[in-house]
Amino acid sequence: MAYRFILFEVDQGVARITLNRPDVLNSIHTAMSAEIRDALARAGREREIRAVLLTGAGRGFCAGQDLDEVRPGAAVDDFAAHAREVYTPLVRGLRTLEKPVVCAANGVAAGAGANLALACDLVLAAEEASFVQAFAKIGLVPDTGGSFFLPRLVGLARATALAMLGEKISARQAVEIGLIYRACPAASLGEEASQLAIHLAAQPTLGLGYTKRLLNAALVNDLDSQLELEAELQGAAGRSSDYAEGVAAFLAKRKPVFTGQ
Ligand code: T3D
Repeated sequence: MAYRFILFEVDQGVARITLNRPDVLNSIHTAMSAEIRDALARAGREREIRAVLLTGAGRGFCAGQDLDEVRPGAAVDDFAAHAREVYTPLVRGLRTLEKPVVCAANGVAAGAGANLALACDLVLAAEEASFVQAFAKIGLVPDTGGSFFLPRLVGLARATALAMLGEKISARQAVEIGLIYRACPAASLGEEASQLAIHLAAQPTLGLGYTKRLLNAALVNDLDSQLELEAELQGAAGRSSDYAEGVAAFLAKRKPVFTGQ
């Protein structure tokens, strides 16, 4: 698929996906969502890609749904169908991709844009960035997995306040309440996020993928089921080439060279 609304490049094992509609703060419409989905599927398929970096062009990360596309009287009038087509596959794509996904939130992340960030594995944000559950302000409900991830990340009390008040919080506040991983100066965000993604791309990809599967399951599993899944995936990880390389390198007191297999 040729991309018009995102940029896609692969370098040093990292697929960089840049939301690229800066004039409207990278708000998402149906065609852009299809492109992001395609890019995530490609990242899953291609063996040379071992990590993903998601960011936005211009001063915003993503302002959520393009409100022009869903304004009253516009072609999109069934929000349930629209959510299933546009947002559900993005969250599934991010969470089922068994490779690490770093989000570099370069600016405001609103509505579905905020929750798109939260569906990534490690969220870095520029200190100038902010997060806002904008849905309440326009009579909608948190989607794009927000109602699932928010209470699990920050607890029910804070999730309720964020979702019902729709207040913008800074990147620093987001770190303090456990919503995201780190905040850093805007000038160094690109470099820090790239270095993190490049580092992850050189790690044991299968093991990290299984780790992601475990963490996904831990959000819903009971302890016994989780212990069983840990055992099963440890079995699989123990058969990987990267495990053999990791142990050999440790014993030989040298740096491991992981292939992701
Ligand atoms: O069908 C379904 O499934 C519905 C699903 C909905 C999921 C959702 O995401 S609902 C939530 C949608 N998003 C919002 O409600 C956020 C709307 N935007 C804002 O509140 C503000 O723009 C921000 C807080 C994000 C940033 O404010 P600020 O002051 O930094 O920027 P701005 O001036 O408001 O925006 C800059 C431009 O982007 C402006 O265009 P202009 O005036 O320069 O021509 C603005 O209209 C445009 N823009 C911002 N957000 C959107 C947008 N255009 C379309 N859709 C947007 N979401």
